[in-house]
Amino acid sequence: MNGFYMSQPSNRVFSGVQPTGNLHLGNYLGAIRKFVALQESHDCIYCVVDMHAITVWQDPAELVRNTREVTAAFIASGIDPSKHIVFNQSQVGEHAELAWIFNCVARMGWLNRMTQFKEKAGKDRENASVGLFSYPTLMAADILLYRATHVPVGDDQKQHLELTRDIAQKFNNDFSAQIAGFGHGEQYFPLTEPVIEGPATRVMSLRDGTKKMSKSDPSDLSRINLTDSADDIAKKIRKAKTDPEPLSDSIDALKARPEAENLVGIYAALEDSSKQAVIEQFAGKPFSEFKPALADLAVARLEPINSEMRRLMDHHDHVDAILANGANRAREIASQTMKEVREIVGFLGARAR
Ligand code: AQP
Repeated sequence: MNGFYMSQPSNRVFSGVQPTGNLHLGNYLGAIRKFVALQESHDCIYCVVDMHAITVWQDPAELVRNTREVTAAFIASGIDPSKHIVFNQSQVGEHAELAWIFNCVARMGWLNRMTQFKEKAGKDRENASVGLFSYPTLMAADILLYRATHVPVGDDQKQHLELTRDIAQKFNNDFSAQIAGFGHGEQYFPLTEPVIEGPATRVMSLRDGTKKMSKSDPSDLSRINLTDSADDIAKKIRKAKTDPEPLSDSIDALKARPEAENLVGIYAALEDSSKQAVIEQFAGKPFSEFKPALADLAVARLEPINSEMRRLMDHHDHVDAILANGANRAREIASQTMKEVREIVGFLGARAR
């Protein structure tokens, strides 16, 4: 088997965003903006995860549109598809193939503990798709297919990344004899590190500081969409729920005021500073002063992204070509991993394919 094994990359980033519409400030600050920053130091693979999207019903025509829109948001935010890989998941069939193998590695008990499934399935568990339940094994496959070492995500994905590590560990243990045959130590899949840092790892709803800003919130006032106009952004910030007190002078004092803490976190992330720096600037000031400053900052940061997204959406052949090219490059890595995985697992004919 020697010579067949693909060496483990030391700094490969993978992450994805679902094309489920209403891309919002939480997606931008919690994920996309970090994708952009990591391009300087890592080889990055950014994926529009359309196979994840269909774990809940998606109108097919909308899915196509939303896939282009997420791609446009990536590019408009500063991801460079000529240096890094940008593609949509369904163009690389190996994601589904590895997910099946991981379905056989992961345990029911592990998936039963996933809070995202419990939240999304709610009381109507019997009617949730099987895909929604096994979502985290597909996510593990997305990451480990490229043997990614780092995954930038929002705080809500932490548990899924722990599961990815558990799956990698169990695969490495279950097949240790075969993996050792490659002559490269015991670890085939890396234990991927989450990258969850900064002041906006969990951006909260503008209407309720205890709820995550979310694509599916029925109130459009709860979130700032990346497609919102400057006027809409200003209006939503003006209407954001707050309390009557002026801004606190310490981070500890903010903790009991979720709405205030959220707006301070958003300001800090948009300004690329810290909550502490924002507090020093605005301590004792009323929201009637803070909110217009936040609105100006948000518009200044988001307006250029918004207009470039619109331009790209008018040129969707260009967007589709970026995805096709990215998929070809992703497939080269993915097919190599799957060749090895098939052989490790004991699937006859693995080498011939
Ligand atoms: N509120 C948030 N704050 C910080 N990061 C967030 N992310 C999502 N919401 C926030 C991060 O964005 C990345 C892509 O998310 P996704 O498309 O996989 O899922 P989602 O936005 O959570 O959307 P859903 O699941 O379609 O719908 P909702 O929001 O209605 O539940 C991820 O890195 C995520 O952490």
